[in-house]
Amino acid sequence: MSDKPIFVTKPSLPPLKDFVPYLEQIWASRILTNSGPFHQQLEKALCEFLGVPYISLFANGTIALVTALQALRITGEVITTPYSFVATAHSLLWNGIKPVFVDIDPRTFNLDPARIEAAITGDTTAIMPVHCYGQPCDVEAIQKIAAKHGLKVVYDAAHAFAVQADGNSILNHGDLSVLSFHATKVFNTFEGGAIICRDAQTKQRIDSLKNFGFVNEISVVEPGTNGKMSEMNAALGLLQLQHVDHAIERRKQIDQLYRHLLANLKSIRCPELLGDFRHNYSYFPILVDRRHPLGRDGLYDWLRENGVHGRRYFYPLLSSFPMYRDLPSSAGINLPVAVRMADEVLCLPIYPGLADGEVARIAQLVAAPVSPRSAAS
Ligand code: T4K
Repeated sequence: MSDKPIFVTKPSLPPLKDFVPYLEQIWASRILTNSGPFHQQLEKALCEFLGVPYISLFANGTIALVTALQALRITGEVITTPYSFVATAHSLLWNGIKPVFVDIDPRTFNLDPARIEAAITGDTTAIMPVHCYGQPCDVEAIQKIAAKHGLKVVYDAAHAFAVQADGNSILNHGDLSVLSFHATKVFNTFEGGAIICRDAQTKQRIDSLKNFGFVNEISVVEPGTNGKMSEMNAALGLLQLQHVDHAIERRKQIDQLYRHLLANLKSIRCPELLGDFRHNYSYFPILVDRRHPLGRDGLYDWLRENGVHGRRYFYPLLSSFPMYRDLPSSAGINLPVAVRMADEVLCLPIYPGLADGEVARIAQLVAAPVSPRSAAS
């Protein structure tokens, strides 16, 4: 056994020597930030790569989420999922908005559209679904509900870089979609994020909001924030873009290898990637059911003891954190599927640099406490 720990992810980086010319340009120009040339080039390159009309780059996904809600002037209550990273719900609180948690679909880990309408009140202004693990939400059903009730839709698409349905980016659904380019994501700029929008006017408003509310050198029209991406991050993004298709291809191979190696374990389930989508294989969640001799937490500990650091994304549920748990929608009885999934999920390491032999070792460790025979008994 190698004594080098394996983490849930390891950021992809281009060869360092390829980044040096970009740094030399930055050093020569002394343009470090504030919508410089690399920032503009990356916006253009991402629009083309992703197949989206307008994009505004941000310093991280969280500030992009906060700004997206401001750009649409969302207030009151927003329907969202309890099964996500904490930034999803926090972006609502930062805007003085009340999150209303709705249960998820057990097949997709995403907001269950069949449960959304019952949660709509006179104060509801928007729906904020998450394409969890990059698996697309039921965008058609969500759009129908939003149109019927006059609600905005802001997708937290932090996991959904390059995901497509019928050759069309999943990011083109809803009023706005928000990406994260954090170190742990399929496409990273160290830290970074973006808002995808449909028209030039909205982009202009978002650009102003991320730049203190400036519309020109002397006019500030709104209390904006500083959400700008720096030139160094944008330059790295341009370089990363050259490698991301290859990275996704390697992730796909790892995904398939895990599925093959874990297929006979009856108390471990690998949720299917559903639909006719181009997936990005950003995470590899498994569900550990009650028949497992160690249980989910025992398996998590066993892997750690053997140097494999999986993560329980997304446990605990957002609805159980102190700032959310007293909301009426946080009651466990309202969220039975999310509660079950959060108790069973374990994300195994997946990243382009993970070797087949390491995948095999991880699968072997997962299988060790539960041979097919004991699992079936
Ligand atoms: N919405 C959703 C649905 C999200 O998942 C996220 C972020 C956001 C919004 C917000 O986007 P950002 O503001 O972050 O752009 C990580 C990430 O920090 C977070 O970005 C991500 N979701 C979340 C799912 O995972 P942690 O607390 O698990 O990160 P950490 O530091 O424990 O990293 C996990 C493993 O990755 C480490 O064990 C080792 C490896 N790692 C990590 C970093 C940061 C590296 O090898 N190098 C690194 O630089 O939250």
